[in-house]
Amino acid sequence: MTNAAVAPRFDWTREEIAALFDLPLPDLLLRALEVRRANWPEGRIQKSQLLSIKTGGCPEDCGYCSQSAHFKTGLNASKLMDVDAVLAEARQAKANGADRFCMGAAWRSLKDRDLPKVCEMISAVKAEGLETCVTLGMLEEGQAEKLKAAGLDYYNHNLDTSREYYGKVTSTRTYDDRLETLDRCRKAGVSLCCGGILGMGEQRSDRVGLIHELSKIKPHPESVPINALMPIEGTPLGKSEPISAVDLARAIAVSRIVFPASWIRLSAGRENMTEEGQALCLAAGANSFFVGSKLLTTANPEASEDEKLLDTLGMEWGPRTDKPQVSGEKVVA
Ligand code: SAM
Ligand code: DTB
Ligand code: SF4
Repeated sequence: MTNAAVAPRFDWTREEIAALFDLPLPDLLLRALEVRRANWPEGRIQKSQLLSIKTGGCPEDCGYCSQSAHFKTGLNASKLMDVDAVLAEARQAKANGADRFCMGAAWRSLKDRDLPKVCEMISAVKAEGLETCVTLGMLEEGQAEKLKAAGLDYYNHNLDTSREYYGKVTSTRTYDDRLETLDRCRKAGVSLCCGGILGMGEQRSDRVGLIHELSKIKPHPESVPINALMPIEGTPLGKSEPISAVDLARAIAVSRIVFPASWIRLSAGRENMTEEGQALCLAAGANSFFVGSKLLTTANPEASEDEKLLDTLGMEWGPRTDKPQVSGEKVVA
């Protein structure tokens, strides 16, 4: 086994990615482990924490989402939170050991009238020494620059699934709309957090398609969240067959290989997984979790359960303190 860092590639074919998915699980896990050891020698698990700063009443019709106004999910909509209340939550997240604080709003797109308040939130959270992330829907020209100037590190905007399956999940926007916002963030110098959801009735070929689309973004998204669908009653996807831990681990291992320099976050869905299932996903190369007992609107494991999990596995929390050996684009000497 070599310890040389693996450089990201932007010329993956769908066939190559499908071939990784088709490997026997132990062989796939070994390949992912080689990449993890070479590129992330410390092997720590990064903690991100979420807060819904504006909940529900969203005009989009994403078939998985508790916050869409199109479906009766029993969720109470609320208006944009006050900066002080957000800051209090961020301080709590920092006290819990989170490195990154991610603020989510149930918007189709960011309105200019809300920008000043969101920028205030970003600056306040950044001043606490946390990495900042927001997910606010689509961005117009010029907005990403303002978020960046306020101290934004990451913008979360997921492709969710393959281009072919996307229309089965959401009809109120297109795949290219998503890519346009991602491009605007990149041009403004904001790092990308971009991944998808598994367990929405998609085929393995859609998982291949999602990873292939992400692999063409240059440099790769710095964070790739892999969500297992949290089934929400009242939504079109609320009764989907859950993805197995093995299939989730397989997708994570392929992501670790294809995105060697990116954080791979085992995101939504941990609440419904066993310790063993999460262990498999960590063995497959996931190196980040959402922590805290709530995601945006759904449950997540308690801190005590997460402490026990990492303790059992003999793994450690933390941001990386070693110098990254590879950047999104090239191997650094
Ligand atoms: N409205 C913004 C948007 O869609 O980009 C930001 C908030 S949205 C809730 C953020 C992401 O959460 C979605 O892109 C989706 O990938 C994920 N998500 C939402 N509901 C989910 C669910 N029930 N299970 C798993 N992931 C979910
Ligand atoms: C991401 O990929 N997953 C997070 C974050 N980015 C914004 C959101 C998960 C939401 C899960 C369902 C809920 O709590 O409403
Ligand atoms: Fe709205 Fe985002 Fe939920 Fe879609 S995922 S309905 S855009 S909050």
